[in-house]
Amino acid sequence: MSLTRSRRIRHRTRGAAVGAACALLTIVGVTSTSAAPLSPPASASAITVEGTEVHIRGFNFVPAEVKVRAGATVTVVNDDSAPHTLTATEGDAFDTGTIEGGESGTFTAPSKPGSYPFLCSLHPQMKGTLIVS
Ligand SMILES: [Cu+2]
Repeated sequence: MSLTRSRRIRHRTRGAAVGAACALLTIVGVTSTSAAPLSPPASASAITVEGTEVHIRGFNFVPAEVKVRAGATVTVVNDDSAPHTLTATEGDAFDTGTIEGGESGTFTAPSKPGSYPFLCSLHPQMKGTLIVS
């Protein structure tokens, strides 16, 4: 067996595809149940979920990274049987308060764009990030 065999030059096509993916990522669509001033684009990229709904499932925030518009109302659905919260890690930027198992709560995203880490105040190992644009 020769080790050099797998090191042959491979034909790669990159660059164009990467550029297109980056362009898609700059489009932020927020699907809101309340009044939306602009109609969001139908297509969305997969890396970060855009929307105004977060689930709590198996002691995890799903998705753990949530992208929203400033001031958006975000619904948090607790799919577990245990109570949870979604609470800003620093300060009092947002907090759902305790959401009982099987129920849902809401909070209002900060009006200032930025990245806001959050956790469950009952289970601090549960973490996520709210990205406000
Ligand atoms: Cu919890």
